[in-house]
Amino acid sequence: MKVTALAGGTGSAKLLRGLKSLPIDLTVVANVGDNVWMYGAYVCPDVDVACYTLAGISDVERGWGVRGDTFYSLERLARLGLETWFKLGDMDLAVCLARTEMLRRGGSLTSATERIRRALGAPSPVLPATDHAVETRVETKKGDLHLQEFWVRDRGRPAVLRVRYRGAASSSPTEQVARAVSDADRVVVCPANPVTSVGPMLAVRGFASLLSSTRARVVALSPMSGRRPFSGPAGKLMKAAGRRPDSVGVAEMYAGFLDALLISKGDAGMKRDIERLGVECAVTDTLMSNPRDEARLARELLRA
Ligand code: FO1
Repeated sequence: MKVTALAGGTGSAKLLRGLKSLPIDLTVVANVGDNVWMYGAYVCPDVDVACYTLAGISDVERGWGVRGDTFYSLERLARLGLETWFKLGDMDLAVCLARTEMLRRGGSLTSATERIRRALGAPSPVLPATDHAVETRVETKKGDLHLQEFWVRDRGRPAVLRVRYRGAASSSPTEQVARAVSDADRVVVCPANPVTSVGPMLAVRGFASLLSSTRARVVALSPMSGRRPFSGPAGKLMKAAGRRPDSVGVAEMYAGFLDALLISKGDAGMKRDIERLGVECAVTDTLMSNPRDEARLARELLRA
């Protein structure tokens, strides 16, 4: 079975680990909206968490970075007077510097990612959603912020007015992404923030129509339980986007392409509202507390 997973954010790592454990032909398409220049290196958090998870070296609980990484470079940078609120580990920094060098030599983000994931030993392809620069900007009462400034530096505190995907209108999915979505038997949308992790992919011109026209069944695991996300600022950002901050809001955002949504048992009362949107809905235990839960949910998504 050819499975293409759309991944982004800290919520995706656990489901990717579950998908990786199954005998399937897996391809990951990763969000690029939160990519950021930091300490002279181009950091691609969602591409990297996918590569690290598939390579078995990610800090799955934390949802980013490499397990057991050290922070000597960051300590040095702090002593040299730089702001070091973005905790990039040494191993992580090396990956980002390698990518920066590959890009500087004229490579695309897709080709750099392919080289890096192979070098790390990740067994499945990881495809950036686009090779164009798309940046998630959060307009707040404090000003127009990069997602990392909003979420990591300012701890998601500023009041949000609007979220924009800078560069999305003039971007396009790569050929590899178009093929991965069109040729899949199943597309799985990971339990990621619909506004900042999946939203930037859907904003890439032509990406949403790839999803609505693929012959694959498109299924998602809701990142929400009640009005709370499993991790991150999804609720606050969904409200800012004018959506209900719950699984119905998620279904509304994905209704144009989604065949089925898995929601948590506590949200069973939302099933009817979700089905009214033309999206099939299954209720299950959506908590991923251990690798067994991750594999079970991955299997349920392939059957949904
Ligand atoms: N998230 C944090 O909350 N604090 C950090 O210091 C931090 C560092 C970091 C370094 C590399 C990386 O790839 C991701 C990192 N993240 C950190 C996660 C990141 O900010 C977001 O959670 C993702 O961009 C959302 O997809």
